Amino acid sequence: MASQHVETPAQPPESFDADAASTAYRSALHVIAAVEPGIAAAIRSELADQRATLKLIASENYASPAVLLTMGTWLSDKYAEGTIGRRMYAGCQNIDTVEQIAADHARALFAAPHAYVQPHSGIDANLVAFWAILAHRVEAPALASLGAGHVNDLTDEDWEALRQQLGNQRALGMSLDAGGHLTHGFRPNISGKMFHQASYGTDPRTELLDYGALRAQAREFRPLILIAGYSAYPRKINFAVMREIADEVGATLMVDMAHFAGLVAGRVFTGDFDPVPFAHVTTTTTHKSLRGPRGGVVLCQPEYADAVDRGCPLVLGGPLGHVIAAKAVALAEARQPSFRQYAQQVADNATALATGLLSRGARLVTGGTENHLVLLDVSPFGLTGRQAESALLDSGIVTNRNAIPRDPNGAWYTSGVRLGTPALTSRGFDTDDLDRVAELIVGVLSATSPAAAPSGGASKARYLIADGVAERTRAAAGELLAHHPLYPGLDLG
Ligand code: DSN
Repeated sequence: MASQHVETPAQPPESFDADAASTAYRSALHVIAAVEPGIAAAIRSELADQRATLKLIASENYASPAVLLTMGTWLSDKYAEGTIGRRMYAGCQNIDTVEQIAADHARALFAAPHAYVQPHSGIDANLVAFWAILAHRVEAPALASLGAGHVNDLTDEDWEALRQQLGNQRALGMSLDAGGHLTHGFRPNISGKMFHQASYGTDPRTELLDYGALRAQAREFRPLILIAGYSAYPRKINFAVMREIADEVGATLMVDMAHFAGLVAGRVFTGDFDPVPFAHVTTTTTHKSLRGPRGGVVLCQPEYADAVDRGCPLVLGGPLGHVIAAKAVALAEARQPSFRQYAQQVADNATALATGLLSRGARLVTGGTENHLVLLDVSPFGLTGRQAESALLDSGIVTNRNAIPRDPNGAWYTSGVRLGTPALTSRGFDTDDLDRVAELIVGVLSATSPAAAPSGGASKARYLIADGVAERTRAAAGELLAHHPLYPGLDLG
C-alpha cells in the first residue's frame, strides 16, 4: 500500500537521552524494590508487556520519559487546595509556579482564554464543567435576584427553591451507543442523574451525526447544556454548527475533546472542527492523543473562568502537583513542531487502518474514519465484541470492545471493537505498518469462532481460534514491533 504520510516521520516521544533515562529508572527501581519488590516487578513487567504488544486502545498512548519522571517527585507531597495565588494552605509557591506554567502552555497550545489544569481525570474535568455551568447560568443569577452574595446567606426557603432549580436543569449529549461518553448523560452515571437528560444518536442509515435532527431535538428539549464530543465516534464534528444550535436554544455548548485533543493541538482539526473557539467550556484528558500524564484540563471562555477555578475543593480533591507538573511538560512537548507531524500521522494511520480493514471485507461503523479511531463491527465475523477482543489479545493485539449503534449485544458483550492509532504512531508506525496491522486483525477474526457455553447453547464470551493463528500473529506482530521499539535504548538492567 502506498505511503500517504508527511515527508518527515512523526517524532516519537523517544527522542530522549536513553542513558540518562536508563540510569534514572534503574535507580528508581532499586529504591522501590528495597521496600516492595512486588511493585518494582510489576513496573518492569508493564514495560515489557507494552513493548511486546500492538496497542490499539484508542484512548491510550506512551508518554515521554520526561513526562513520566516528572510524576515521581515530591510535588506529590504538597496540599494546595484552591488555585494559583488563592490557596487554603501555606507554602504553595512551587505548586503555584507549576500550575501557572501548565495553564500558560494549555492556553497557548489551544488558543484558549482560560485554562484550569487541576482535574485528576476526564470525568473530573466534566464534573468541574457541569458545576461551573450551573454556578454561572443558574446559581449566580438566582443569588443576584435575591440580593444575596453567597448561598450561605439564603434563608432555608430560598435555598430550597434554588436547590430545586439547580437540580432540574436539562442536558443533551450524544448517546453511548452512538459513541458518546458515560459522563454525557448516561443514566447510570452521575451526569444522567443530576440532569434531566436526553440523548442524540446518529442517522440509522449512515451512522453519522444528523445536525438537522439534533437541531430539531434541541429546539424541542431546550437544554441548559448541549454536550458535544465522543469516545467512539470515528468522525469529525462541526463545532460551528453545534454552537449555532446551542445559541438558538439558549444552551451552553460544552465540548469534551478528550479523545481528539491531540488532533486539535496538532492542528489536524482546525476551523469549524476546532472546538475551542466555539465552545463556552471545553474539557479534555491529557493522556490520550495528547500523550501526557493521566489527568484532565478545562478550557473556557472568560465568563466561566471564576466558577471553573473554584473546582477544587468544591468538586475536586486536592490538586496533584506532580501530575500538573507532568501536564506542563507534556503540553510543552505538544507545542513543538514535531507534535504537528505526530498528530497528522495519527490521522493518516487511522485512515490507512480503515482502508486496510475495508479492503479485506470488514464493516466499519460510518464506513470509515476522519479522526484517530475506527469502530469495527465484528458481527459479520459471527463474533461478539468480547470474543473478538479476547481473540485479538491472545494474538498480541490489545484493543477494547465497544458498543456499535443500536447494538443487539448491549454495552458489556457488544458487537464492536474500537481501534485507535495514537499509541502505535508514537512508536513510529506508518501507514504501511497500519495496513499490515489491518491484515493481522482480519486474519485473527476470520479464524475465530464462538464456542458453546459450559451449560450448552451459545456463549457471548467463549471462543475458539484456529490452530496456530494466535502464535503466528504474535510472531508477525513481534516483527512489526521490533522495527519500532518502545523507548529505544531504555534499559532497566
Ligand atoms: N476510558 C476512556 C476511553 O477509553 O475512551 C473514556 O473514559
